Amino acid sequence: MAEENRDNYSYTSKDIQVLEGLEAVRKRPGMYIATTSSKGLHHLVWEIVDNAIDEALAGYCDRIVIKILKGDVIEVTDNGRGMPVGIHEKTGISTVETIFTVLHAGGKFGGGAYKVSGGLHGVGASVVNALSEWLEVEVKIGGKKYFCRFANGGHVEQKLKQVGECSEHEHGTTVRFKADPLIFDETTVYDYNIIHDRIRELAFLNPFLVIDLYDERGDEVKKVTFEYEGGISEYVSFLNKDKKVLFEDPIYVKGNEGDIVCEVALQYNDGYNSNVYSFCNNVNTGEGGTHEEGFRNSLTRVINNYAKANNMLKKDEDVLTGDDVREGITAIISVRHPDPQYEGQTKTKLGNSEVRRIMSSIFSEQFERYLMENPDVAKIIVNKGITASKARIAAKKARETVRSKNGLEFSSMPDKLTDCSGRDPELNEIYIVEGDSAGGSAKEGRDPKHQAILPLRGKILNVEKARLHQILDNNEIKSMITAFGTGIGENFDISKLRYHKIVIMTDADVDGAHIRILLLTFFYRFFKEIIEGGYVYVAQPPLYRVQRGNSIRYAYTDNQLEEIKKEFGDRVSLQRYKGLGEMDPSQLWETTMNPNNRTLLQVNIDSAMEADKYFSMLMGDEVEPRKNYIMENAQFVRNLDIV
Ligand code: TTJ
Repeated sequence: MAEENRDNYSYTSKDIQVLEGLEAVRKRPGMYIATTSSKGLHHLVWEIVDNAIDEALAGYCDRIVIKILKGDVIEVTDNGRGMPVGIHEKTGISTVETIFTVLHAGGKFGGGAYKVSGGLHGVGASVVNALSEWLEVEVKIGGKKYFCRFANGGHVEQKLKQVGECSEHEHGTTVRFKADPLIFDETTVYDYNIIHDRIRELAFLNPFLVIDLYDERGDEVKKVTFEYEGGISEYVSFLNKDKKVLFEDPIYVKGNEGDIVCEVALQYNDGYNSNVYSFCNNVNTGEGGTHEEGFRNSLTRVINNYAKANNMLKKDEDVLTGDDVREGITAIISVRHPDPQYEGQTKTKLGNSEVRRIMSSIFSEQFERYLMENPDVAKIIVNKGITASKARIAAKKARETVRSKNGLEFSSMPDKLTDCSGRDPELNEIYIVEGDSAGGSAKEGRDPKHQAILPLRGKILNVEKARLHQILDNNEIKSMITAFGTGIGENFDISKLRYHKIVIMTDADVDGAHIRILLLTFFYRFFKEIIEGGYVYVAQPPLYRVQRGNSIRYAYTDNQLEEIKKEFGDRVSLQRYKGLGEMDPSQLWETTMNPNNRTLLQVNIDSAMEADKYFSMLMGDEVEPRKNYIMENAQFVRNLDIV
């Protein structure tokens, strides 16, 4: 290292350069963490945790402790080698400080081959520092304890110094930080469930790791320890825990070609959906990619070959499609890659083309052997596929009937629909209303030119638990398909959508939440484009009516109620709405349907997808977990956009 790099003068100029880098992050945080919403806030946690996981992947750490402290401070500790405390050659300051103050310095210091970087995160510890009100680092290494602290977006407040001693055997890194509310102006409050679920996922994906999670913000400290020696097989069992599985132990496959490691675990349940989740270097590849393609292709090929060889597919032309062999499957795919390339709209699609071939050959070989060694399970899997193919053929027939009916009597709308008179779909709205009585009020209260009403009787069919031809036979569902006008499946045509606002209006109780979830499942599975296009909304009926004298106010949340009570004083008459049916038509119009007063929540694909992820649990055979979940998440639309 050149001598001048160590004198104070040149150090200061380096320091200024460094801060200019972090200043850029603060000026345009969106360039580094995409959003400063709650999602971006949680990215900070993932970034720091990923660094600890990298140390574990490198083989030097087997325990990580994550704490959400009072005041929404995050603390992450690992028992790795400890970040290097020596002076860094290029910057002339300690490596710890360098990692936290030089943009993109992080990658160069890590030892592991499979850095998480490249996808959504991996933006670097310096970005977290730049976006923090303050950040502290403690390192235990070589019998010594070191400490440094940054404040106000990454300025060094305390340079790295030794603060004590520890046993020679103790080693590791702790990072503690408070996100800057000036940057995260929406919220700096962490969502325990989001952190809990992601950390659990990381523990499943990294079976050699023990991860403790604490939430110390409330009066009662929450603590969980995640330790899954079974890895992704245990993950599959966990995902299937409320289902009837078709065989006991998940099938597990692992292999590598050089540095590229492929792992798959799978099991079938008696349901009709396919739940395949894939990861690369612990990053959820939600848009799939070459690892998923390799897996899917060889799953279909191996099952067909096995079925043919064992005379289970009789005629030559009988073939099981990919959808057939994935009916009821739950699978986790996990690959490690030293240089992953991510593509797609959200950069969550694995692009490396060699992975397709590697995954395919590893999976084919081991899965084929498994089927030969386990003929009972093989038979179950093939038969599941054959049943699915029969249902597929029946469904095609059913769909053709719906289609031809649609074609013949295109103008014949469902009996239960009270249509609007306006001719411009862009201005038209359809309210899907829970129950006939609320439907009646909505009909009388509506704007008849632009608002159509379709009441649904009771609970709609759970599309998660029914086959396609049953679904298409269901009256409520047929009414919706006909009213929307777009058709479904390969006939779907968004330009034929008859209403540009589809508004779900249900009671503000558990049943209402359940119906809303059922409807969103249906839309998600059959009308994804309608959700993606932003056409689906959730109405927000009030919870209370507060009256004092002639003044009437409506409260949509308990907080609002408290505020109104403060304003009105004690002598109020209070009505709690148990359902939409308790409102007369004019009240329903004023509070929930009048475009000038109402609040609509727009359903986005993220929330629909999140909902879909929970559907299996919600719609599973077990009633208790479902009830509990709905009770806890009765809102469940809390992340939707208010319009
Ligand atoms: C780098 O190579 C020499 C030995 O230490 C390697 C290293 O970087 N280890 C390391 C970093 N362990 N833990 C971290 C780390 C942990 C947390 C919680 C946060 C950050 C940014 C890094």
